[in-house]
Amino acid sequence: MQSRRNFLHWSVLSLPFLSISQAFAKKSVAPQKPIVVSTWDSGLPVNAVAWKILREKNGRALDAVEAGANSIEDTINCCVGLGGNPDRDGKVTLDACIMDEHANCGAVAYLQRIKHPISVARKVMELTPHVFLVGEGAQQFALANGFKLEPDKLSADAEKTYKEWLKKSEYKPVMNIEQQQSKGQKKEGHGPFAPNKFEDGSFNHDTMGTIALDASGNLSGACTTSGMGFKMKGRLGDSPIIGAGLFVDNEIGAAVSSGQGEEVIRIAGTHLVVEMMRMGKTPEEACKGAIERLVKINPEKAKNFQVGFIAINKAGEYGAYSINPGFSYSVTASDEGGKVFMAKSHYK
Ligand code: SD4
Repeated sequence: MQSRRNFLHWSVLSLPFLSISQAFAKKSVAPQKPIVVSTWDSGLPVNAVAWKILREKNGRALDAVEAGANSIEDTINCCVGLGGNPDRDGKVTLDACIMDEHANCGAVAYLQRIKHPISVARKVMELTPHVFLVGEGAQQFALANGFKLEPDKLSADAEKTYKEWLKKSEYKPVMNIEQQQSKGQKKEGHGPFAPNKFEDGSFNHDTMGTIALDASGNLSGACTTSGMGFKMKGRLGDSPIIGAGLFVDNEIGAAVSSGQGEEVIRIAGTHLVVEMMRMGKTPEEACKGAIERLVKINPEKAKNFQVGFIAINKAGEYGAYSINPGFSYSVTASDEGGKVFMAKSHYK
């Protein structure tokens, strides 16, 4: 299990010592294999876990993305795993999905008290004739397959934030949670929805999407989240929905999203990105195409929410695009470690 300290070591501790322009690397899209790409700068330690499997073990992309997702599900943070923010009723409900090179896919949603939703999603994919299990049924399935029922308890951080939230009980998603934190340690960055920093000084982060191409040329992806903080009971976002939060087509490429899930669902976002790559666009052009489709629906509204897509194609080229500035992503394609890039955005 990865400790919070290690996690930080890989992610944002180094950022305060760099200027913003130094902190975000210059992008090269030359094809690389294996390669793993994750949402946000908090994807860097996730990629490092995935890289061990891709490179050192010459492993399968599916195993790599699952292990990466597990590593972040083990940490305490606002937006992934059992330490995440609860819904309005104070319950943490987890959403996740996974997809492999054979178009096999599995998903869970509204899953409570189970530590590794991504692994339950994989078991749904591998052991059942179904794709999606939700709520109590997903929990029962997890327990029947050896997952442990964890205590019905918020993490100390989530409890504090929830109490704070209850004072106003306002639901207003915050744009670019992740980037506001890493950018500059601005105390106000997280608004009322989650602490910017934890008591030990570490930073919070966001939904984790990871896509990988392994040495054999196969693609897989995973997406795991506790969803929007203080959501309505029963609300699902895009993250567990195949074709919205995640899509993989082993002939073409893979894409994953982060941000306001309702908006991504509206355009079947990651499916659209992959289809645009099929039509010949590069990963960045495809992400841009999907973002433009979203903006076109209501350009004024789009100024006030964030959606970011990341994509890789079969050749190992990668790219990203977001609606508003501030969406970062992490790319690892060598033993020297990963790099964090800032996605181009529709609005500047
Ligand atoms: C959701 N897409 O539940 C998720 C939230 C997210 O960065 O990605 N936040 O809508």
